[in-house]
Amino acid sequence: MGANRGLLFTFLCFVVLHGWSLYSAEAAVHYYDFVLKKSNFTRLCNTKSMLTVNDSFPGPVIRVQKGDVAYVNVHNQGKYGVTIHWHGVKQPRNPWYDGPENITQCPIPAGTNFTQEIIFSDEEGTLWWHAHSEWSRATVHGAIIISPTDGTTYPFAKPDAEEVIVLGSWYTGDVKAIIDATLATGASPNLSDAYTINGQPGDLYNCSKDSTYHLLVEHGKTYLLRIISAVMNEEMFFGIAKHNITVVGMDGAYLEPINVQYIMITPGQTMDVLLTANQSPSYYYMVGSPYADTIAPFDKTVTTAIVRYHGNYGPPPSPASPSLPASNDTPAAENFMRRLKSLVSKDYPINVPKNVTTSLYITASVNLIDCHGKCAGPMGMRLSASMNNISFQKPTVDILEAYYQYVLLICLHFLML
Ligand SMILES: [Cu+2]
Repeated sequence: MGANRGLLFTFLCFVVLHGWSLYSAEAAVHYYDFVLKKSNFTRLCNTKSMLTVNDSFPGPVIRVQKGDVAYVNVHNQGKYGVTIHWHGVKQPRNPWYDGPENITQCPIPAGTNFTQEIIFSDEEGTLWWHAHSEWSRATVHGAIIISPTDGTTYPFAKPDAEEVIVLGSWYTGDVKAIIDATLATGASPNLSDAYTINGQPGDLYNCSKDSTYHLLVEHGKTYLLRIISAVMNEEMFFGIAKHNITVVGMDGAYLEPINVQYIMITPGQTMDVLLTANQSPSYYYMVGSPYADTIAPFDKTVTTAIVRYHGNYGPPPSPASPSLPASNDTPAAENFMRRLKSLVSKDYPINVPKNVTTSLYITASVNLIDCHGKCAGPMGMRLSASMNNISFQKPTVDILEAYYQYVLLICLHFLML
């Protein structure tokens, strides 16, 4: 009896400690190498050295099919420890590689490499990955594309082609220096100097016209745009001149399709939209402009890219612009958000728990800590984010590992019985 019980607990401990492989035998396995290092980029007439993956901004795309597994070997050739987060990947029973620094894992130390295991389950559509240490995500991010498995397809007509559109924030200064100064003084961080579409600020900024991103389209074809907001702080309106778009997915899941003139996308969100090239061949602006329902300062600039039709025609003197809502147009933002609904069908069931047993009340806010006039935030105080009025002090070990050690102790305790 005792021996059997010991064996059972050994087995249970193995399951608890090592996780249980949920993925099926058919899941394909993908391998990526991410080399994290500083290299030079020039925007807005200025060159700076910044941290990226594989020298690209935005970074490389991870492509999988639903239910696959990816191994990403991160080689940290930077100066500081960094974690990478797989935003929106549920990773069932595999929380050890989720990324938030000192919460699910320790940062990958500078000069070392570490292989992260990413287990995909029911996600389908677009997600993204980004660094999760202070503000490193500003320059260290990229798309995750999750295609339908073999033998299945999209819940809409197969698009003729697809393109990733990453919205980002550009700081002329070094982002680490900006957040370090913020943490040291308690002031609000510097605003970004530009927004970007696929790494480029676009025609409306200094020294940017020659590098504006162009999306080439053919008349009559439909394109799946996988839009990701890697913007640091502001919510964004986004639209394309003279073209409605159809939103079909969000955050790695499908939606009831909605046809809109603009979307409103928040930092961290992804949206899959269909664009049909049905206008006369020309150049059309796609535009990202901020939406802010706050009195706090925000970057009020506007980023552009160009939807350019194939064909023989003279480019217009200036591409047509979409009329996006004003930056304080909260009804416009709400009108869009209210229309977002999950696609619920036999093939795409949504299992929302209907029996709610516990209600939690959570307040997320940015508070002011009194430091007797010595800080550089509003009224000489320090800005500090909180949940339910409790701020977070970074621990020396990661919280999940601490939890893990506790589980280990319980297991050893059982084995000794
Ligand atoms: Cu994230």
